[in-house]
Amino acid sequence: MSDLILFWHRRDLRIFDNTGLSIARQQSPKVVGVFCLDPNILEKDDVAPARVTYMIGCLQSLQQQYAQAGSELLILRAHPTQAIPALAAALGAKAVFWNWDVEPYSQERDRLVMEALLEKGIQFLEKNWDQILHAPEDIRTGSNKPYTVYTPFWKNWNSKPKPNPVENLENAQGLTEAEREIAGQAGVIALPTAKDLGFHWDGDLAIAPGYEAAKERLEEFCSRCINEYKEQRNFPAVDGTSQLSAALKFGAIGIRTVWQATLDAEQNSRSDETEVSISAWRQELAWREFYQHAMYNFPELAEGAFRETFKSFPWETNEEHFQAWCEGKTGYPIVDAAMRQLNEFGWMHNRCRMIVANFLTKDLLINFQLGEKYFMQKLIDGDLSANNGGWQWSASSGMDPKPVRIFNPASQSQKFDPEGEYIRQWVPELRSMDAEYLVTGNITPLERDALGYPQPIVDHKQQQRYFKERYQQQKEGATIQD
Ligand code: FAD
Ligand code: FO1
Repeated sequence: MSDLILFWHRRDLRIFDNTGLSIARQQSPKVVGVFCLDPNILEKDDVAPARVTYMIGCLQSLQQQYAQAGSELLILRAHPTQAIPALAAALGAKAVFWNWDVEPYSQERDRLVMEALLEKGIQFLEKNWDQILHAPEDIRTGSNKPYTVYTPFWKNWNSKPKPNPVENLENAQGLTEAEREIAGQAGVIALPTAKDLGFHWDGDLAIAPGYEAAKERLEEFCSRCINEYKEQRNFPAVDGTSQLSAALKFGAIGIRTVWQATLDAEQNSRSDETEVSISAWRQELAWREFYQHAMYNFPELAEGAFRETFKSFPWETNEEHFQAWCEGKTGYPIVDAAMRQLNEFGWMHNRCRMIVANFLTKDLLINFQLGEKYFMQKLIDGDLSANNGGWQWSASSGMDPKPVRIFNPASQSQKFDPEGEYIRQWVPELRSMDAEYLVTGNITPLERDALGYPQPIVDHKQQQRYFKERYQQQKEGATIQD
């Protein structure tokens, strides 16, 4: 057995501020990275071309990072439960380390890999967290239960001291020529492109991949936007949020580094207002962790509604309505603008994610799971925990205590896109319209026809009534109260 430690990357695609990798480097200078292109993930029908393209870009950047640190990143394209232990055994590695994840699939995959490594007498790291600031075990209620409500979670989470960034990988050693040949025999390949894997994303990515780009975006956000975040974050026409979600999903940047940036911003802040804004951004980071902890503690969330009332909700099955929603052709300008942003850009502003999710579930009465899947098929930052959390919140089927939340698309546009700038950007056929008509959606049938813009597919007021009636009936019929 050699001194080699293989470090298995999954959603921590960087050598900087990576907890598991830093522990590996403390134990041996010979640390080599490995990423396994996993058919169980890539062959599912909810993977977005934009996301895989982003991931491959991060892997290219990771290869360069390893080269600069004196080592290398190996690529496999196989089932990791078989290929990771086999590669480690072929190379005589003393250990395989990786960072833990919250998703149900990762739990099962990692358990099988651990079993295989145990059998081969190869060491591994027990449950090491990297992608979250606090382990789920550390944020519990007074009666030692997982939180199901965000506000008390936030208070507890925010009161805990946060870990500092850990040491970067430096002065490492890679494989010898002979070992590289063995790696080749064990299935190591050159990094394919997203297209090679069957994912086509033409045009520029909404968000540049890799550590350098994420670090730049973080710095830019902290110097330009964080102080006004509380005011600006709700306006989809404004570039007022960090757009770090894809980097955080794939770990292109470490969460401790991100937190550190908020401390630096706080030190430079000169008013109570900016401090409130920094805290507002931290609350979003806490939402991210809230949903990850929730997924870890309640994996059944991934399968469907959390609340009893919604487990057998009589959703509509209207394929035409669903298609119109997907394509941004509902006749509701703000909804259509948002869905077109998603389709063309691979990213959507948070305010708009809430608007379109509310529209699908409360106006079209379509099961949130269809929208959840469609988002995963399109989003560059698609993440099981955050996406499921957002959808269950919008559908009112999740852990959120407010039973029914209904958005009026017109009031949402009036409040958050008052000049119709966002709508004009994404719905070109409406560009010539005055803001007043754009935001209220008060466009006559004749005008709609003339502009080639669809008639509204449903009536908001009527649908809102239907939804409430169904909800009431369902609630009365539910055997277990929410
Ligand atoms: P910022 O406002 O700059 O926030 C900073 C970071 O905090 C984000 O990068 C993200 O990591 C995290 N964050 C912010 N808001 C939330 C939130 N509500 N829930 C969880 N984390 C949050 N986010 C995803 O990362 N992936 C998803 O698949 C996803 N799907 C969503 C689906 C719906 C229906 C809804 C309502 C929200 C969803 N979100 C998802 C949350 C949120 O919309 C995005 O994280 C945010 O828009 C990303 O933009 P940003 O990086 O500029 O965020
Ligand atoms: N992780 C991998 O280890 N291999 C992959 O091929 C892979 C593809 C992938 C595609 C889309 C996406 O959103 C995530 C992807 N990931 C991949 C990361 C994945 O989130 C983690 O592996 C989780 O631990 C799976 O539960």
